[in-house]
Amino acid sequence: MTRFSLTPLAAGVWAAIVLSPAVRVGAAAQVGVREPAQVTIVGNDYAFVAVPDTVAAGKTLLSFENRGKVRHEMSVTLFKPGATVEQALQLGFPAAQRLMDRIIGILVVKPGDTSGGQLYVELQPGRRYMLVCTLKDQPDAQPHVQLGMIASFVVR
Ligand SMILES: [Cu+2]
Repeated sequence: MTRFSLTPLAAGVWAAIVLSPAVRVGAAAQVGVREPAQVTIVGNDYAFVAVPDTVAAGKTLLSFENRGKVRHEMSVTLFKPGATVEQALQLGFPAAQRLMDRIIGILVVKPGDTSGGQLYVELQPGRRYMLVCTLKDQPDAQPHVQLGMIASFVVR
């Protein structure tokens, strides 16, 4: 026996390792698993631009592209039913948090770059999601949301 030969048990383990990806692919195809949709939101100084009015429901990966000259964030939250951007602006931040059902996550992107990661969310039909940037260029400056960096979309 050389030191490289496999025992029957080790050979069985190798067979399982080699076979398991194919088995998983077959199972996924049978139940109709699909890739998440990809949605990229673009921001500049100081707005989210060309945000779609509606986005399809379901598993989605959100990215954020910063075309501005300063650092921006895209904070994504699920509004409570009926809540709007106008109401959030009237309340101001952080008081507007009372309008939020759930925080989805946040992407922070340096100028001229696209987020290195994505937010995974299962978008719920009939619900509205808010996008906001609360960063400031200086400690005593207005937060970007006050300069117009807030938007929302509805899921259909
Ligand atoms: Cu910003």
